[in-house]
Amino acid sequence: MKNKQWWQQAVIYQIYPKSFYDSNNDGIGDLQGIIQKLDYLQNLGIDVIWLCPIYQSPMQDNGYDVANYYEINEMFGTMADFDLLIVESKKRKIKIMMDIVLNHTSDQHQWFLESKKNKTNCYHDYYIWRDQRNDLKSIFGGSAWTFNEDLQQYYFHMFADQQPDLNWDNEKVRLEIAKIINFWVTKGVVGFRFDVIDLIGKNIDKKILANGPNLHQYIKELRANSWKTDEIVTVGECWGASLETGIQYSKPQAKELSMIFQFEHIAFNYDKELNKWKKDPFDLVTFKKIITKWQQGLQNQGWNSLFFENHDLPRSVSVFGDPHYFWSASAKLLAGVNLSLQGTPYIYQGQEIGMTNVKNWALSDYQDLEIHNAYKELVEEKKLLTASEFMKSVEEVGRDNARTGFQWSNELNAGFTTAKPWIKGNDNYLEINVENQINTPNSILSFYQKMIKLRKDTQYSTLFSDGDFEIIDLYHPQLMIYTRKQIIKNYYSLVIDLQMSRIIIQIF
Ligand code: TEU
Ligand code: CA
Repeated sequence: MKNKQWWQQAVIYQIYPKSFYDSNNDGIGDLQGIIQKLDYLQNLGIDVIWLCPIYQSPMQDNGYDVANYYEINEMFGTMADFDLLIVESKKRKIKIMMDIVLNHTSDQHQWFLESKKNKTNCYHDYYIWRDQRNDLKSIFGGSAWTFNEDLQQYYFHMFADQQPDLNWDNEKVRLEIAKIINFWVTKGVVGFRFDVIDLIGKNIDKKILANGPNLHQYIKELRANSWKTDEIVTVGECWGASLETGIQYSKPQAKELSMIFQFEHIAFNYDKELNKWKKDPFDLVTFKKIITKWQQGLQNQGWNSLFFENHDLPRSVSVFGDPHYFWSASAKLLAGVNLSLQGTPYIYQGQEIGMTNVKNWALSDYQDLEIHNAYKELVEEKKLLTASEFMKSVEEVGRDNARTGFQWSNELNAGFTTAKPWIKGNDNYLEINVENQINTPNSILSFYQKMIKLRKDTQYSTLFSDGDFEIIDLYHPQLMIYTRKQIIKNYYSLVIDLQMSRIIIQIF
């Protein structure tokens, strides 16, 4: 199969707007800030920006609690700023992909405010209400049900109680959502990242959450009613994906999504009970098996996404690398892997300069509600972890590791803002920043630039998109060696041999 969609040769860059660049000095990143940094992104060589949610929101979960899907959050700017971002990006051959949260809204969304007025309100059935609750738990801790005194009913929320789940079994909800997507397509957006999309087909009463009975049918229907074509790039966040469902979502004939984010290579050493808050030691052989399974399993079937970081994950150089002794080498190694496999690579802001996890923060320094809820549940209520065990774990896996201000320079607040930033910064910004790495031949940033260029260079681009993946010496406990090969006219045209951070391209 020839992989011919434009996004199969694209590199996507994820921006967390709140922490990228603050243009008006209120301590919060914004759309004008992104516009000011477009030249930097063009220079890096990326094709698409995935924008984390910028819709109107009370920001209980940093925008993953949407109060109005048609309006821009004031803290990020205006719709005019957004339109300008589209225009200015286009000038630099950069496309915009929106992050969209469809499993739930904010409890401040008009639909929910109506929904809780009374049981006969026409929006009541937009959400999931029950007279009795079952024992389902929220991902952010505690019960997944919150009682409403007025209605004497419980509403269901997979995440925080300020994030009520939409009732996808209501056709009106599904049509509203198609309308929202069409609105953004008309604005010139070329893609969507669908937040926790594998939860939308759930059956609450049977306690089926991810991969529910109606999931694929709802995705097909949504596509048919909104973006329709393969020209629009779509990626679904699917923590519960298996290789089989990965194929189901992304095979072109299914007319569902371009690709999904699967998390096996991230979560394989999470604890059964405590999940990410307690991890087994990293095992390279297991990691290699997972990468091989997805690389070979989706070959000629579906399409992979490639990532080691996002706004929910700790910094990859701190997880997989050695940020102390081998900071530069391990960050480059990760870049090499991220950008040489089959699939569409995603780079999370700051990954390209080797930003690391934060250190020695007090609980009160963390802003993420997941961290505070987990502390209450795991330390205070259930006593499954001591306070110091928990703090150590937060340092390793807390989401705020990814959310500190982008390190642009060695100026105040790493050049992210001149005001007090909304979240404490990482104190290693004097060493780790863009200014130190830009136009510096051996820097991590330059390595990313070179890898992106190589990958997109027309001479090699089909090797990267189509070439077979083969792992060598799978059971070697320390080395990860693999090749990408492509046969043209019965001879190997190219082989990439990735061994540690050396990338060798051989032409036969
Ligand atoms: O994440 C889904 C999700 O399950 C994460 O919360 C993840 O499991 C968690 O960080 C691991 O402990 C998406 C968004 O990416 C995330 O930012 C949102 O908070 C969440 O959905 C709710 O919308
Ligand atoms: Ca600002």
